[in-house]
Amino acid sequence: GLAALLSTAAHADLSGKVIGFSQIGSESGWRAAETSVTKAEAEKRGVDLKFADAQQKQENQIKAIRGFIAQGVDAILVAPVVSTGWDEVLTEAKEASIPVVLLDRGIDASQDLYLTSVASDQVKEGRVAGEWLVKTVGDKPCNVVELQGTVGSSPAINRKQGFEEGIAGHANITLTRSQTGDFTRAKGKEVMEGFLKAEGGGKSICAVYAHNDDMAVGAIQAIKDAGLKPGSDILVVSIDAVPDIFAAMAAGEANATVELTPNMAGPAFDALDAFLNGGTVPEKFIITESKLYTPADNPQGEYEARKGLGY
Ligand code: GYE
Repeated sequence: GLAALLSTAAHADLSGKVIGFSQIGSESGWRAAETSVTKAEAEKRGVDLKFADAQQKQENQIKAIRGFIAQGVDAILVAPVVSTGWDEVLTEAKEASIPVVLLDRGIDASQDLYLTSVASDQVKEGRVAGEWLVKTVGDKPCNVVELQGTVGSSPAINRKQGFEEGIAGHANITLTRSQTGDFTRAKGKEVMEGFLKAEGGGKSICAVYAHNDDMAVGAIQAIKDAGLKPGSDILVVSIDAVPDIFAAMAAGEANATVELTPNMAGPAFDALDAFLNGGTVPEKFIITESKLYTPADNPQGEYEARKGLGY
């Protein structure tokens, strides 16, 4: 099960350390997996993890971080829901000499306010998705609709930018509609229904690009409900590589995804271990891999291999 995802390196010692984790919420399958993996990594290392679910609200994250500071934790992990508005609370953590590690999303703030950040290259993820589409459609005209992630979040901003870079210079590919689906299945479906209606039932849509797999899964349902075939009538490309997108691929209903590891905590705890126990300052940006998967990559096998990993 989950053990396959956990880091295997020998670790010095975080045992007995108290670490606060301000998590965004549970908007996606990927997020749920990140939460399970973080808890499992903490347990494996003897960390006393204080977990706080912010239900998508930055104000809840700020409250949780202030609570961790008041408790005098040894370190704080935070997955920042949006990229702005962190200066004040992170300055408070810094003044209390509590190291902060950012997980999976970036912020617009001075780099002095955090020890390190563990995340993917989100511009690259978008670019990989866009380049896949360029390669797949060739010279054919292709109108693309986009389901964006949470407004103001770094993955929504960067995945949009990266995709536009990926399709740049290919005049046959046009981004015709773009709206937020807030990284959820339900909103992905709802927004896709609107796109299909606005585009004559969907006949003029060639592809949907979703900033995460959950929104893609919602869009797939909307496409089927409209009487079209996802995966062939409308191509589906997204990001995360959660089990359900591989199930959709195996059924011929999804075409490509870019993998995001849910194990951000492993590298984060390694960095904290080195810092708290040895004074080693880690690199500011620890970047995870972004691998493309298509139906040629054994989707059924990928589905089965990932199912037990905390998703
Ligand atoms: O791709 C999405 C999630 O912050 C990079 O957040 C992460 C994104 C992930 O809800 O599924």
